[in-house]
Amino acid sequence: MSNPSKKVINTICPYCGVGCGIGLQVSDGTVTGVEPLPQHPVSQGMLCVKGWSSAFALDPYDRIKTPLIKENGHFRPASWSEAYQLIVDSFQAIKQEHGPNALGLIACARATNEDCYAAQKFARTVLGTHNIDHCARICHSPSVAGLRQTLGSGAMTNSIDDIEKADLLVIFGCDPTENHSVLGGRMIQAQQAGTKLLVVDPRKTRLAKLADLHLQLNLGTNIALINGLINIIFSNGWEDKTFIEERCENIDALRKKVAGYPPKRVAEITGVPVDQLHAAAKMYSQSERTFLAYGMGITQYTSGTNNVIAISNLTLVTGQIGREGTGINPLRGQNNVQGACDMGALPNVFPGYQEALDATSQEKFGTAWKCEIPQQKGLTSLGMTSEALNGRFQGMIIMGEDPVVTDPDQNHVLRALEALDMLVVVELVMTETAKVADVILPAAAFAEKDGTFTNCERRVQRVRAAIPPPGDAKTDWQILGELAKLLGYDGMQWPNAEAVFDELAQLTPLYQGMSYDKLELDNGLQWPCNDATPDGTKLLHSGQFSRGKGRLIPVDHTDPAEMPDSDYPLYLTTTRLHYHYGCGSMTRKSPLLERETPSGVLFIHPDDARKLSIQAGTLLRISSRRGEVETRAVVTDDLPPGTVAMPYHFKEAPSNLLTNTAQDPVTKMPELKACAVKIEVVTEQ
Ligand SMILES: Nc1nc2c(c(=O)[nH]1)N[C@H]1C(S)=C(S)[C@@H](COP(=O)(O)OP(=O)(O)OC[C@H]3O[C@@H](n4cnc5c(=O)[nH]c(N)nc54)[C@H](O)[C@@H]3O)O[C@H]1N2
Ligand SMILES: Nc1nc2c(c(=O)[nH]1)N[C@H]1C(S)=C(S)[C@@H](COP(=O)(O)OP(=O)(O)OC[C@H]3O[C@@H](n4cnc5c(=O)[nH]c(N)nc54)[C@H](O)[C@@H]3O)O[C@H]1N2
Ligand code: SF4
Ligand SMILES: [Mo]
Repeated sequence: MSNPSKKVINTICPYCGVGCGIGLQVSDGTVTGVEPLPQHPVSQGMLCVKGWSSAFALDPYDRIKTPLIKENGHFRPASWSEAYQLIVDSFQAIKQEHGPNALGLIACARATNEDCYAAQKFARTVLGTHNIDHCARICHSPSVAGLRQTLGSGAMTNSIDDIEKADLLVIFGCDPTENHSVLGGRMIQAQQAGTKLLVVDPRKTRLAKLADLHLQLNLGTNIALINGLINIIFSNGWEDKTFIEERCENIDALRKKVAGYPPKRVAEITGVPVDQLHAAAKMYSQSERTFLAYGMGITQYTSGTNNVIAISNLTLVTGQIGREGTGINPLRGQNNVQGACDMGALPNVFPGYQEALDATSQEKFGTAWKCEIPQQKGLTSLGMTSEALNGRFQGMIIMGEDPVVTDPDQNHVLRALEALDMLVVVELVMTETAKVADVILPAAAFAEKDGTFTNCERRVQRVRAAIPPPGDAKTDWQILGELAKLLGYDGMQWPNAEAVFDELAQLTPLYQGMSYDKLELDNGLQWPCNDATPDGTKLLHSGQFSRGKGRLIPVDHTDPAEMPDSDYPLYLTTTRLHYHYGCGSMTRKSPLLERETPSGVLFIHPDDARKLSIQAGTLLRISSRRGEVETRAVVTDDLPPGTVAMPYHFKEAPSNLLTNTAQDPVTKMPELKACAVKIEVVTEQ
């Protein structure tokens, strides 16, 4: 007999920015399994192993189920009203003594648009500050800043379906089979059907091994490489002259700059042989349609914004943008990081990238929200931590991020969080960051709430409550709304998620034509969706760029802030593993995913391993100028000699004890992809 309480609720995978459709199988109020959705436009019935395992992330055994207050170093359960009162008293005292800029909020790119909209509204109206940020800071903030200058918009220009429409796929500093796996799968299928594949990566990733051409450049040499490619393109007349004439500005300055990057010099900086540079320049410029995807190998450098600008220069001079199948595609990482940026959970912009310090935007939001808009520039996430250490920042809400594991220089982060008078963490489970909080508030997870996520192709999709939250847990926007009321602001009392969405859509021109009813049809809508484009937009910049003409901006190669030397002779880069996600708080609950990877590893080339007498499984101590970590070796020639790599998912062996906080001057992106380390073998008893 069929169980009447059994049902399948269609929603969106809570992990990466691909935004695959999942069906949650629900029985008696618990999620018992996951199924793929064959009709879903992105995932087309496929899921990666993380998507298949997403039910484990909901397992109530270690969920935080009540508010917790720290007393004498230990957490004790508390009622919502007691926890709220403590926060209210503390925040009011901080505001009175130090002003609103001593307070701030970190939003969550894993939570919904409704949650992120509420977070930035809370910061700007209730706290009275633009101190609002989230993990895009250490992810794609250089894409948002760089592409905004060159094109006018920092999002993927194409749709995922364009992978199959391209003649050439260029995978530049990203590892899609591991990190955007369903996209990676579609890329492999496209290659099997005849599409050419060019990979630019210091490591031999799975796609690099399959590629027609792999440029294995030295860490941190993207700009030299790209300037070299443009130099070769100009020398051979392979640029798209009509496109440059009609749609670009500033070509002369770029020509002058790349003249300083002749192939021989570029080969010396990048380690890529001249003939490969030549082949890549020809392949890229002469293909009919090139889908270029890039990721953290571009952004996570002190040159992050300039790296993005360089990529943009390359696409513009070859006219590889603005048509189906060709464009520039930053593969946004988190399930809703595109949305968190769209919602203005950033210090410098309101929802829809409307400037936070612009008088017209301030007037618009001040009127809509019935409040005074703060005038002072906001702090970034890393800005808040350094101001905490300087004694100028005292109170903070971290809504679903684990900076102790995921921000650079763990010791520095811990010192900063411990210096705060009041740290509130809104979380699903007890993370390393939650452990140092004064108050923890229990949050509902993706399957326990209604809302929307925006995936990497700008597709806004409905997320649906399948089960109730465990214990007293509540949705982030509800928690912030209740706190707002207690802090004297009435503008955040929404009856349901749909009401939050209706408000945000009205104030965000990119979302203005969307409603829950419209999102039901055809699996969501891609922004911009407004009166001019009521069915959404598959392709950006087709007739003209969002800013009008595409701007070419000459940029120069700069070395990473820290290079190997005699004290720290190896380069460390940090990467991701297919089976684990971010700080691991959700994937590590799955026995299947845990089985696949030991907790923490260091990848090292056989030549380096031999010199140091390291074998597979040898226990190592890795040290940088900031800290040291012990973990075990994996010997592999997927890396070049002289470079080692560690994933950052494991709190037992946190690679972020080692990483450098040196930052991109424009976006404050830290240099997570390169620092100097030394390695010693640990003698085991
Ligand atoms: N399984 C899994 N999937 C994830 C995540 C996860 O934690 N686990 N996280 C999600 C998130 S938040 C994000 S942002 C995305 C990130 O996805 P990706 O952008 O793919 O991220 P990474 O693996 O960190 O780095 C990508 C590549 O950059 C290369 N690289 C390093 N330095 C350079 C360089 O100087 N030049 C070039 N060209 N390449 C370089 C590295 O070798 C690596 O292969 O993944 C998302 N998906
Ligand atoms: N060394 C090194 N460090 C890195 C990177 C790297 O490549 N190398 N990559 C960086 C990048 S690209 C990113 S994006 C960051 C990611 O850094 P984080 O954002 O800190 O990582 P996540 O694991 O995604 O953490 C999200 C937390 O949110 C919680 N959560 C999930 N859903 C919800 C919700 O709905 N509400 C609330 N309140 N909480 C929720 C989860 O339990 C989890 O603990 O890491 C960065 N750190
Ligand atoms: S590719 Fe990303 S969205 Fe799709 S199932 Fe895997 S983790 Fe989830
Ligand atoms: Mo990310």
